[in-house]
Amino acid sequence: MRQYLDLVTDVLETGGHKPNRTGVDTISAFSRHYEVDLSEGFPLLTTKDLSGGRWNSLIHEFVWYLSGEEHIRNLREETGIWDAWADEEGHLDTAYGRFWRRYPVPEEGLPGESWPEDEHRWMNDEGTFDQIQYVLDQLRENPNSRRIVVNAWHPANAAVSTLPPCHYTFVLNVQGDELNVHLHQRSGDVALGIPFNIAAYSLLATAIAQRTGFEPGSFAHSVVDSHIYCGAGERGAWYADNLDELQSRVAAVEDRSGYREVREWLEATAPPEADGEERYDHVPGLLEQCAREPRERPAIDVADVPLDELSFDDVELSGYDPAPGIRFAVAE
Ligand code: U5P
Repeated sequence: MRQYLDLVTDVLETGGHKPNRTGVDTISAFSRHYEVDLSEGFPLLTTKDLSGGRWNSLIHEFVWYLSGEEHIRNLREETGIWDAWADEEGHLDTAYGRFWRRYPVPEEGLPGESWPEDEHRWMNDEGTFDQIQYVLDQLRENPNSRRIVVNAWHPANAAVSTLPPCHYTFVLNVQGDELNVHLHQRSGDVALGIPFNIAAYSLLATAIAQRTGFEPGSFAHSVVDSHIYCGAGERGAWYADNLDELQSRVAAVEDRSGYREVREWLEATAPPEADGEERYDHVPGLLEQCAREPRERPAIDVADVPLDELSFDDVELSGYDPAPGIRFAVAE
């Protein structure tokens, strides 16, 4: 997908060196935005292989978000991606699905107390608010609304959470017969996180469009801190002093194969990554990826069942023919 490769080269060319809480430095850029037309196929990247275990994890995570479960006791049977953030009982303080389906409402009540009786249909028995049911109903009954927002950010939760939501708000917007999704993300790991964030919300757009009688339109993505991890210790620090040189080399690339030449220069010039810290530097892998031509997009098929009943087997990817995988290590 061209937009993704443009994001990679944009952050490489214009970002600044930025240390952060992980100890693995980044090249970081402020406020990036792009849009992807979903009618051109499902935007799972083809410049590296994302199928297999990681794709399966994405579907399990997606189904778990929609379930609204505040624990991972079922999810962890299928994937370990959230294990590090949960306690032994499976509780975690990161609250995507929980807030999607059960956003806390203070006991003293909100202005919603004065809603007409039939609008209490979005309140769960426990006194929380089901944002997903609300947007489904709005899209069916009031599709021109500009207020169809789902918010996973709760300030009091975010202040203490071990991992406050990265993708924290999305807005659904109807134009003609198309349903568009706009995602706000506060922090995006360009190599590892963003490809899956694009896929997950494009899947969400597809599933919601199908349930509400629209065609999937565009996925739009605004990322506040878009960053490329560039290594720990000496390797990460090297970028602070050599970013100008890297950036002029990336900017001077004329055709895709030129990115491989930048990679060769980088590997010959930068200090090697320390033992045990290999592949925390994502720059070489991303330069390799930029050297690859995007292929035709795959297709996605989602069973037409209520979103809370969706299961792993209801999502089917077809026609996916990616280039080989590229390994990146996760900075935690
Ligand atoms: N991250 C993503 N997408 C996600 C979840 C996490 O890219 O869906 C990345 C963030 O970009 C960041 C890290 O690199 O995980 C979370 O760290 P922080 O932004 O909370 O410090």
